[in-house]
This record gives sequence, structure tokens and C-alpha cells, in this order.
Amino acid sequence: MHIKKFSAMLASLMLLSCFPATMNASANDAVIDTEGAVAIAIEQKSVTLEELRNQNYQVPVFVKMMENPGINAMEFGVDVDERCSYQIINDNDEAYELGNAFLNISMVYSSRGNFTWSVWGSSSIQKKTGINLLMVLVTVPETASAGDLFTVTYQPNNAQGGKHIYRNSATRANFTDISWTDGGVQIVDSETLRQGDLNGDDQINIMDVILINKAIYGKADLTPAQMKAADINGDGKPDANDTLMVMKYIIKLIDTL
Ligand SMILES: [Ca+2]
Ligand SMILES: [Ca+2]
Repeated sequence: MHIKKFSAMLASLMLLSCFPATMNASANDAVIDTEGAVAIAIEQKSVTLEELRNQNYQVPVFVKMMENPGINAMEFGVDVDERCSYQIINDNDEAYELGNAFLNISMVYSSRGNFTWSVWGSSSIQKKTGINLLMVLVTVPETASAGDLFTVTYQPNNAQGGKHIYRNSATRANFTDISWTDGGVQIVDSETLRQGDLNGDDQINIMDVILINKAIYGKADLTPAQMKAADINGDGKPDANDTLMVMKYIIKLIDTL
């Protein structure tokens, strides 16, 4: 049997045998609360529309532990914007690729689109800071446009529906001072087109009107940035009203778009 697989199985057995006991602490358990803050950060990625298309609308968002006062077991939840689908990447092999070699085993519980994650780590994870805990591979809808924010947020709940848990399983110390920052995927525009200037030549003239009209009649495939520059009244699509406003601007009936 492959050594890595074997050690993952061993870790699973240890997890199954010891974790429930540590999670359901009774008064007899010598659990002590410990000073020291845990800080979790979920990345916020800015992605241009062009990058988004090139990577099939998939954006990796890492959940990181920024401060670790000595924890090797934890549970918490993460919610992903309901407009997105996602995968959780946290198995050992990929964790290595992610530079996350500290985790021995982890489990993800899925429920109604959200999930709770728990992990058991070896003692080597203790006090490690700035590490990736897991990766949420977010698939953004193809209708995404510049300015959209798809959130990935921390949830202070665990798989049992209770509060998040942070613990050192060896010393049985609980850590109760937890802070976190939410993140997600921010869509930014790679092109900076002025409203009305679809061809980006820094002039607003009949060429731009022609482009808008072509788009209205399905004869031009505009980039999302062009679509936005064409949508003068901001109702989500280029139409005759937008054409009229650009023409009024050209003949100086209005002075801004
Ligand atoms: Ca132009
Ligand atoms: Ca419009």
C-alpha cells in the first residue's frame, strides 16, 4: 500500500476514534481555555473578464490561517455565493501542490450548498501561520460583469450545528478568541472604456453608434466591457434608447453620457 495513502487511512482512524470525544467535551474533560487569538482570512481575488474567460470562469480562493496560537484541530463553515458552483480542494496530494503539507487529514461536510470543514493536523501544524487551509475553486457564472462581487464568507458553525471549534487535541486546550475576514471573487474590467466609446479610440462618434446598432441587431459580438460602454442608461442591455443618447451627445444636445 502506498505510504501516503496508508498514513491518510491511519489519520482517518485516529480522527474517527478521538475527534468526536474531543468535540463533545463534558465537565469531566480536562479542557482548558487558552489565551491566544486565531485569525482566519478568506482571500478576495480580483479577476478581469479576460482572465475569467481564459480560466473557464474558475477562480481559486484560498482559506488561510493567519494566526495560529497552537491549534491542530478545528471545525468551521464557509458559504459560497449562491450564484456560483464550487469545489473544495483539500486532499493530501493537492494540498502538497498548494504548499499545504501540514494537514494529515481533513473532512468536508456538505449541506444545502454550504459546507463545514474539519481538520486534524499533526503537531507540525501548530504555530504555523500564513498557511493555506483549503482551496475553494469557485465557478463564476458566465454572465458575470465588471463590478460583480461573488462572496466566500466564514460561518461560525460546525458540522454538528454548534459553534466553530478550535482546539489543540494533545493538550485539549480550546481557543475561543477567533477573528476572520471574508473574501470572494471581485470582477474587474480589463478594458477601461468611456461610456459611449465602444471602439476605445477616445472619441465618441458615428463609429460608436454603428457598433451599438450592430449589437442591437445581433451583428456584433461585443466584449463585456463594450456592452457596458454601450449601455448608457444602465438597464443591462444596449438598445435604441442608448443609441439616441449617444447621438444627442454627438450633436451636443447633451454634454455628458
Ligand atoms: Ca469611439
Ligand atoms: Ca441600455
